[in-house]
Amino acid sequence: MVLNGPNLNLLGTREPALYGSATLADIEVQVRERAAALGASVTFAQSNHEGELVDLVQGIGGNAEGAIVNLGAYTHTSLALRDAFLAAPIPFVEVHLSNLFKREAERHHSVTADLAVGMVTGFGAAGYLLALEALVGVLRARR
Ligand code: CA2
Repeated sequence: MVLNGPNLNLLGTREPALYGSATLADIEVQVRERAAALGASVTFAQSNHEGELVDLVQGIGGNAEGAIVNLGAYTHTSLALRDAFLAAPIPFVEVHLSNLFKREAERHHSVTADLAVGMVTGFGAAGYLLALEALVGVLRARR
């Protein structure tokens, strides 16, 4: 599952210098193509609502073997989402389009990064493809 949080539905509409010009739909097409090439299948979800994201994470184990996650600004603030991932039974890779460590100090901390297999930050939309490659590798190594 590829899970995106608040405001990521606006990708491609403004702030291209920071987040690139690809829309979330463009990213979905690219990830689906790469997943097919890797013999994997993906589902996508995006929500602007913290509780809805918590619900999605609570249900993730029944719907996916692994996840690629960009929680947007909730990355830096949401203990509710951290708690949901603590209970989630699947590995996930955290993705950020921008390099968090080149940005304001408030964005340097992620409440979920230590729970993730790893993090990809600063490679724009390509980060989702890098995360997919990594996640498929991790899942196959566990089989
Ligand atoms: O770099 C990332 O992927 C972020 O998760 C993006 C979040 C930001 O709050 C995080 O600190 C880092 C913001 C997503 C907002 O995306 C927009 C895209 C276009 C226009 C407006 C917002």
